[in-house]
Amino acid sequence: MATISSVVAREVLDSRGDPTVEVEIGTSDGARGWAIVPAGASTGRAEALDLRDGDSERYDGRGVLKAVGNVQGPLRQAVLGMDPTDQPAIDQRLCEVDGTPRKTRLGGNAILGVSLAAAHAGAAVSKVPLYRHISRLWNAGSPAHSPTHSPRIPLPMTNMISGGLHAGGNLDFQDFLVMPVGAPSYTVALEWIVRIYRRLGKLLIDGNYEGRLVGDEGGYGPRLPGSRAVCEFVVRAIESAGLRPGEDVTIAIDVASTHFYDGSHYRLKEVGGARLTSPQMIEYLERLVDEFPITSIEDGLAEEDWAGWTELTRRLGSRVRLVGDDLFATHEDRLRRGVAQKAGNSVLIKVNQVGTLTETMRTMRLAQTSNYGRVVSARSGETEDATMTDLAVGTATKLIKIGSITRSERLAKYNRLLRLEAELGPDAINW
Ligand code: 2PG
Ligand code: MG
Repeated sequence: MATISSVVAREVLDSRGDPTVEVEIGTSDGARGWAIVPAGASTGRAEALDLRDGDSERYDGRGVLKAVGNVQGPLRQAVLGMDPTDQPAIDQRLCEVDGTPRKTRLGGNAILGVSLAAAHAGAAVSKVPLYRHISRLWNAGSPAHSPTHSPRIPLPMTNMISGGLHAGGNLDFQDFLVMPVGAPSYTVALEWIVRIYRRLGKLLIDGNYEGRLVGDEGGYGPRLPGSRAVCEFVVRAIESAGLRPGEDVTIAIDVASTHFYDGSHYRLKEVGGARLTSPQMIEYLERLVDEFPITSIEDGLAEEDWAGWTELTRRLGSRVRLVGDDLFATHEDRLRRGVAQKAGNSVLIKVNQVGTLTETMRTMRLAQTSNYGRVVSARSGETEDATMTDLAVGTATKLIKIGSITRSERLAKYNRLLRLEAELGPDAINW
């Protein structure tokens, strides 16, 4: 059996020029695994700690040398000699060494770097692509008698217009995305997405909006008056691409509402700074859904507005995918509470919200057995690391959210999906 023989970490930069953790793991038989940790801007309170150095000079305190030190010290010691293919045992050991619920002692970013690099090393030792290794882990963790899942290609939901914390607060809502639900293949879906993006850019320029300025994920960041105007532009872009809104392509929104919730009300600049109660916010979203071909709403309500979420789900859950991002923070216990309270019907999956691959897959498993949808998601701070693509494919997840299509940290994932579709064949699409 090959064992983990080396663990090396370093500080590298992400797509915002912020430091992040890279980890490389070597094994006794000469195999290697390598991963870089992503980072969010609109983070939920329940997320694992993204450990930063905090001194003011170096990278304005955003350095990750403490996290790197934790990898090279206690975390390295913990996993040396372990079997790189035994991901559950590795992740359990990592959690034990930290010993805190939110990974505040050693840092979620330090722990995740080791967890993901170990997964890559496990795949290399087994001489299979990462998605196959993850697929084995996924099927090995299935409840008895449940059917095994083959790797599948997810449908991308792609950012067209950015707002909120990703684009300097130009709009209240954070992401306006398209879902090419009628595309016959991923390759065609990607071409549709690019076509819509280009048409949208032209429409924005023609309307004297800033069609060349983009937010953190490469979506346009125009100063439009509000979500209704954005949806109108997106519908027009779909049409001018020769596609049918609602049939070929639908709209998804990430409201990211935690960031304009003040503990009791939702403050919306687009309605003159009005403070909406939770029922009023639900009505506001319902009207948007009535008017536009919106099929998915993420974080329509804030992370602690559990009662509101139950009501939102009662009102809209049969018509729209209601995705919990900040609400669940990829934590199994928070999703369990959501299932019990009928809050939402889908969960966003971000590995760094919880901090290990095994815990991520446990949350995905709970979603599967509770009939909740799953969306594997990138963060707004990303890198050339494309591990999330293999996670989505290996667990046969139907949806993937990567950001827009003009920046290389996103294209590392979009392009990997092109290669995986070629490898898995046309029947592998999962929509
Ligand atoms: C989100 C993500 C990605 P961030 O809110 O879903 O769009 O943003 O990584 O900043 O949390
Ligand atoms: Mg979100």
